[in-house]
Amino acid sequence: MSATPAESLPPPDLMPERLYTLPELRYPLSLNVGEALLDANAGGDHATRPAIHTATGTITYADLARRVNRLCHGLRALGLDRQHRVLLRLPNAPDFIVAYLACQKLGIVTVGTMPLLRARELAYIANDADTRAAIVWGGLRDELERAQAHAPALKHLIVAGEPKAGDTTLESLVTGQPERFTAEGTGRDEIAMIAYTSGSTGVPKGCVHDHRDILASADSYARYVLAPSPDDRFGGHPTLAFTFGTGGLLVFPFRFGASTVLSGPFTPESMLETFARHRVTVAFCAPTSYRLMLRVPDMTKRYGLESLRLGVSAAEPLPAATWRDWHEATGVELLDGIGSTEMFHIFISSVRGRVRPGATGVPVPGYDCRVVDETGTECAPGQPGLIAIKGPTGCKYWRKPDRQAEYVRWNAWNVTGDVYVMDEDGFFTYQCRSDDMIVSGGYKIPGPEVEHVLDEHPAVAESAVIAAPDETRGFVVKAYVVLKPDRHPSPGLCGELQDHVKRELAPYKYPRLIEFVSELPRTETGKIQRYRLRQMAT
Ligand code: 3UK
Repeated sequence: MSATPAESLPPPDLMPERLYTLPELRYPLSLNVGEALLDANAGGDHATRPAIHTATGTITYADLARRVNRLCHGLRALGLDRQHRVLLRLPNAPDFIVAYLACQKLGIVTVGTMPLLRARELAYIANDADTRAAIVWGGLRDELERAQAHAPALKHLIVAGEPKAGDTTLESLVTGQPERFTAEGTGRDEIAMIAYTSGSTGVPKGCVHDHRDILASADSYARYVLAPSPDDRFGGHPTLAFTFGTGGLLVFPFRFGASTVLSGPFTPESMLETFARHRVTVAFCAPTSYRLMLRVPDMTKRYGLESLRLGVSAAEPLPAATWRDWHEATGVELLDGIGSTEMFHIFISSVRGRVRPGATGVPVPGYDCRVVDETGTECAPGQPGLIAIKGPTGCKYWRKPDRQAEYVRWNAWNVTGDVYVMDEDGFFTYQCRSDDMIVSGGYKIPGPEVEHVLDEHPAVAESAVIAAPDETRGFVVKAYVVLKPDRHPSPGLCGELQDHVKRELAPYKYPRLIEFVSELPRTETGKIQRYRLRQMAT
């Protein structure tokens, strides 16, 4: 794997035209996101201000900078260099942020992975991104070690937290290193990170973001919609590996000299406890999580939420009822926002003081959003169509030119696959997905990927997977399964199929509902009619 300069830029035909309409979005040619987020805060008076809060304490910008800089030296000593790809498999702990910022300062491309991913998914990513090293949390190593058997290029594991004898540890890379490190003079269009998203067909796609994209999202969405100040404390549950979390819990707070509150796996009580204890001011959660918190008895009596000034809601639509219930209980406005891994973060959002419950909102300053038909012609207000976006961030798939042409159409319009309606006042309201992607509790689950794994089970002849409506999660995964002639439906077999999916794929992808059927509805040409199954499920 060589780090040729050519490799650091996507081919010119894959670089969509971007809009840099706001003055804030004019960046110098040489730009390093690690330097912009860290070094900018770690000098002068600001250095002693908090950067990260966890259950065990607070880390100042000065402390953070020292650890990041030491790790820069340690990673370089290992031979890792500009444009090499490094996989991150870490929970929402300070070492995720340390690893991310150290890589960015070195010009190394970070490939964040969700902690719930299984060996099969990790091996695909490691091979596709050609990652030569991984920084992994001790407690998350097993699936990655299983993945290594199928990902020969992934040779080096750097273990953070709970190491075993013989490991190369993050601690050993940091120890004894100098506490200063000058960031590489990366180009603003040089690749900074690759974020993987499960495509609707089940083949994960790497979304490239350069140093400029990441800052542009902070300088458009975060600056205008959240209006952050250094006193803000950002908290929430999305993993830092998901760009919703990378933005909300790392890039946005650090861009504005504020702090981030990191917490463990989501439960409604633990999230509320974190909000109260750390006096979180801006929350980042999925609608399902706000609903689960609202169900905690005496929520506002038990947990002091007075510090909260805003709640961002994304990853799935926010129903008007959830908005009203939260507002009534806390007095705090939830700001719905639609974003995607391809766009890095949110491009249509509600606006403080002007929320229309049930609508996503209006285009974020810097973005142009339109509702169009299949030919790219704009639809009249009130008519549903595909949402198409142009802005300072955009889709650049890693080595997938065919998929690129599906997402970026008609001269640089990004098409997410969501159906929207725009009304006369310019408010955008989400309708549905236009493909086989299932959105459940904010998780994206490609129906075909689950079908593929179900079909591998010896009892299964064929299967079709759809989204079935659900009060808590919006939708849940439902599988219609045709068994092999000698196999018979039973609750035991249902559990066995569910366990099989949980073993092979991230557990949230398993079908919560399974219905055994004798055949699947098909068109005359033999295609499964998923819409008929969807009708059956409602
Ligand atoms: C759906 C929404 C309705 C929509 C994301 C904020 O979700 C994020 O990224 P993903 O790549 O999925 C993208 C798809 O998710 N979606 C997201 N938000 C909303 N649908 N209302 C919403 N508010 O189908 C979209 O195409 O997982 C969200 C920031 C960063 C992100 N990566």
